[in-house]
Amino acid sequence: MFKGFSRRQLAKLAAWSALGASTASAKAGPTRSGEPKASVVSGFPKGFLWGTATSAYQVEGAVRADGRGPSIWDTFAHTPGKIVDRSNADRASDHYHRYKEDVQLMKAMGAKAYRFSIAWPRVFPDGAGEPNPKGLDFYHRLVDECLANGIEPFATLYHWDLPQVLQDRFGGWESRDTAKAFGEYAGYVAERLSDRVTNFFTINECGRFVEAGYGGGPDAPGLNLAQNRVNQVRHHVALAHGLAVQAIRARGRTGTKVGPAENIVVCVPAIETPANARAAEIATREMNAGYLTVILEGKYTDAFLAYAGANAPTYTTDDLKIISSPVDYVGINVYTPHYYVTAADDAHGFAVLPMPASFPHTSSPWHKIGPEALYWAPRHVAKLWNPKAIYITENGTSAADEPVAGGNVYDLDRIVLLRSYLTQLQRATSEGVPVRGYFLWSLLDNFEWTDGLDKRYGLYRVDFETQRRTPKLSVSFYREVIARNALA
Ligand code: BGP
Repeated sequence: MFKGFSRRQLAKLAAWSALGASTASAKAGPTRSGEPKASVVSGFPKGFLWGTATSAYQVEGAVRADGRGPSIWDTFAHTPGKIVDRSNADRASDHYHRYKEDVQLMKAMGAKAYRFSIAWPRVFPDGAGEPNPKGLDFYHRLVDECLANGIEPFATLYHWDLPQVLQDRFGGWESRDTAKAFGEYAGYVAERLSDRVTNFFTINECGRFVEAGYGGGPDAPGLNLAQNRVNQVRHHVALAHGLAVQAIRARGRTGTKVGPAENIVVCVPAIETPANARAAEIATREMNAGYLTVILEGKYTDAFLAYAGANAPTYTTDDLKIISSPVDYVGINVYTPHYYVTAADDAHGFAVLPMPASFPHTSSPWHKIGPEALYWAPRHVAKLWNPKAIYITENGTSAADEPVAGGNVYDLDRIVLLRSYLTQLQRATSEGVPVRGYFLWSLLDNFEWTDGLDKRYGLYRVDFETQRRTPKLSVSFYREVIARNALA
């Protein structure tokens, strides 16, 4: 991986590091959840929304169909040396043509919701200006198909496929013009889809694509900017989120809901004492200062600004107002614990423990296995910011997924991982943490960014030659969880 860092490690290096933090004074919102306590039940709250997730570039294929313009990921995936297995997403899982079959796969599992993303370059091939109605038509068809089958659509507006033209014209997220164009695009989509789509997510994982795309990491557009410029990029992405929230409020139907979908930096108390739990909460606020914290509090923390120093982004108080436009919920992608934390008697209030080399991980080396991340991440969000609702917008794992004779895939490693993570999520909901739904990543094997087609995350195995979908054993597991609304 680039410079010896995996993209996940780069993503968590955010704008500042734990060790550089100065005094952190956390603003604690009203407590929604109680102190940790043993729970004997295995059920989830009534009406809990079980779903699966995908993203446009990773599953759709059909990159030249119906007037779609190129995105930075098309350019990047076709640049030699960027994708591990030399694949690209020109076909991916062919969801663009097979969406009806894929909706049936969800229905067969009993899934109640589908989180997909809309490809900006399908809707505005030129990034802004003239829309391409044929591009949006695909999402009309997809949404109608979901609704006809009792599946609630949740649309993400940006899952990294920036129109290439905006990168060429403005330097992409380096420019406020891209943030403005995103607001326009969000308003246009809300105007046309919010009669049937009630729930939108603005931007998927700012914490990854900013660092990994602009800060020397291995993702598109593949830039290695100085830290002040990376911080400015992140500020523009936060601004784009806020502009999109405002545009959706202004142009969507009354009752349309919106929030971010962020890979929150997850800080876990190494040992569950009240002091360590509090330290992990303080750490969470500071480690997410450049995005979630500024969105939910309307200010950059003192520690963030002190650490950034001359590299701090330039912004106005008006920007902060836009960025912190009220949201209806907070979406968090939770795969892994980023930091194990203990209380410290110093200015920071927390200390980060070094990760042992032997810490277990999945078939994706960045993905350390720490099920309690799915308890602490939503719990910290609830305690720090008291949102109306929280969604787990992604959780899941890659696995080898080799079919045995007869073609079955017994992905026991995925089942064991999901069960242990869901046990921790159940612990959170049973304590009153307001998690309303869970989207398993992913419905299908797909194009996993720089890993290409090599890493399989799907509940359904995809044969990328024939596009045949085969349920893995985890489909039966997830079906059981959904049917019981409880651990299985
Ligand atoms: C999240 C992304 C998804 C998906 C998933 C798997 O960060 O939002 O798009 O890619 O992680 O991770 P990876 O492909 O890095 O193994």
